[in-house]
Amino acid sequence: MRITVLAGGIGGARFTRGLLHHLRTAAPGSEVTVIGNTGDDIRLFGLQICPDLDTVMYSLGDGISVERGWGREDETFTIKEELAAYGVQPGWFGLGDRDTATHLVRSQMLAGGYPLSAVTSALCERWQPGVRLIPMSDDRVETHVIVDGDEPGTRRAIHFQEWWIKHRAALPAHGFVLVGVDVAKPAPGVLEAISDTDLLLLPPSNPVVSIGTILQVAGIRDAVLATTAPVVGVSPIVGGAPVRGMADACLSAIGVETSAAAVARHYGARQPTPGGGDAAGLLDGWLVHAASDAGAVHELTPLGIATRAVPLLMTDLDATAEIAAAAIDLAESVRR
Ligand code: FO1
Repeated sequence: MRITVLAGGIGGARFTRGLLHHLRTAAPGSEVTVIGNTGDDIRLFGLQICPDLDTVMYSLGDGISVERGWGREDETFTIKEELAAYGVQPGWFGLGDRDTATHLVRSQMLAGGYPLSAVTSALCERWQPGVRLIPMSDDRVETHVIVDGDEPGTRRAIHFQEWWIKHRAALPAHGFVLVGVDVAKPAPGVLEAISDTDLLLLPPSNPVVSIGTILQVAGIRDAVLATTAPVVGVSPIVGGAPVRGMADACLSAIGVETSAAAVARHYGARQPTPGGGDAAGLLDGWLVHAASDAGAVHELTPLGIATRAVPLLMTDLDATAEIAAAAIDLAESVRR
């Protein structure tokens, strides 16, 4: 079975680990492609840093710091401390020493003219993630956040990482600007991975700044709308809140309620029922958390989104594998 996943960082990576665990017994020989968000990328200290690509690569390659969810296990921060001793800004970014080697290899290869997709597959030679990891684009796309300016009534843009790390997404966001997305093209293999697949999964990544960003790269949303594969998503919102991270701050910035049903409506029904809404959306199926969001089943099914309520907390590998199994089962029930 060929499966393609549009993934951001921690949630997408953790889900994909469970998916691979499930496939090892349920469908050995399956091929999984992960299209990774690069809107979180940041250039710091002369290094090109790709948080979401690295989180997927480290998570699937067993190099991730489990307690942080990002960066390397057994990490030290000597370089960060030394930079701080020089008074180098910014000081808020958690640059790990082991992680820095990844950024050095990436930055060196980019400087040598390799596209990000080639760099990513080169890095994956070491980590063997068990998936084909492709950045959404080889072109630079950076998410910036519109927040209040210093003067009343003014606004300014700050890099997503500053908003996320330094401000913990606590600064009210008036919107997001994807710098470079207007000229960015899908990386080689991205559109094919969406059209030539048996199943397209939207894991519980941030629907705005991760999956939403991927969908804004030219041609990707259209490819999702056109694919013959069923498209099934997993709600990142459980009981009215994100399980992890700050997707609620992102959803409110774009005027979407923080609920499992609202995110599904935001993605839209691929085959809306006559009364179920306007423009075709992305979803054939949607999983919501049984203990808290079963009501969404009755709300979404009439809209044309086949919805099932199952336990969605990725507490361990087996629990996550169960979620992946439920997504695959739901996809089979909606396959056209
Ligand atoms: N997240 C934090 O909350 N604090 C950090 O200092 C931090 C550093 C960091 C370094 C490398 C990396 O790949 C990820 C890092 N993250 C950090 C996570 C990152 O901000 C987010 O995971 C994504 O950008 C959003 O999914």
